[in-house]
Amino acid sequence: MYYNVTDVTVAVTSTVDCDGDGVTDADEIADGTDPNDACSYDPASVTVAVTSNVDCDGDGVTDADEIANGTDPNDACSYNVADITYQ
Ligand SMILES: [Ca+2]
Ligand SMILES: [Ca+2]
Ligand SMILES: [Ca+2]
Repeated sequence: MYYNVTDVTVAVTSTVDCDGDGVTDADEIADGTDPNDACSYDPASVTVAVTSNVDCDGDGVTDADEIANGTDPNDACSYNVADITYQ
């Protein structure tokens, strides 16, 4: 059997989340977001615990808290005032 190695593709099946944004690397690649950037992800694809402490939109609420509360981590106008941890 002969085949061209340049045609071989593999699916990313690991469930690691290298940047801690709560989206597995496999899902980030499928979504076209950056698996090494905790601010690049689709909130709808969050399936594991958010372990990063980033506040990507700068509204003072960490992305982890925004995901937990259902506010938009990419919209600085969407947050719960009571959850502000940064000044
Ligand atoms: Ca990411
Ligand atoms: Ca935020
Ligand atoms: Ca927000």
